[in-house]
Amino acid sequence: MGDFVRPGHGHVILFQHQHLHGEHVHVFRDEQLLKIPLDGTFEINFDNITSSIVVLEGTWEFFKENNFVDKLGELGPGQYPDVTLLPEFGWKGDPSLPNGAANDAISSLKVKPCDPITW
Ligand SMILES: [Ca+2]
Repeated sequence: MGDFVRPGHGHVILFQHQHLHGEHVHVFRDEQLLKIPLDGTFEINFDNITSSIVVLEGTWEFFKENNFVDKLGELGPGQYPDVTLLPEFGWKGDPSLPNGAANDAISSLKVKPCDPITW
């Protein structure tokens, strides 16, 4: 038998404001655009909204554009109260150069595959 690549699974919560405040959405699978239809007349619009993140399960890739274009960075499980201060998103620690590009920027995200199991 060869490697069996398990599909990724995870759980991330995106928050409207810093410090895990404001409106939020739970995401369990790849979302190519954070406008999520719920029925014929209503949708969740979380495109270009996210300011803080909690990753509960999995390692996730975050992108500035829809369809997984222009990657910001990757985050594993943890609490991230301010996306503008994340080294993973390119912030270099110089307060005069805040990574403002990461704020209200996330438009798509995907969960990375689990480590392969070799039988
Ligand atoms: Ca965007």
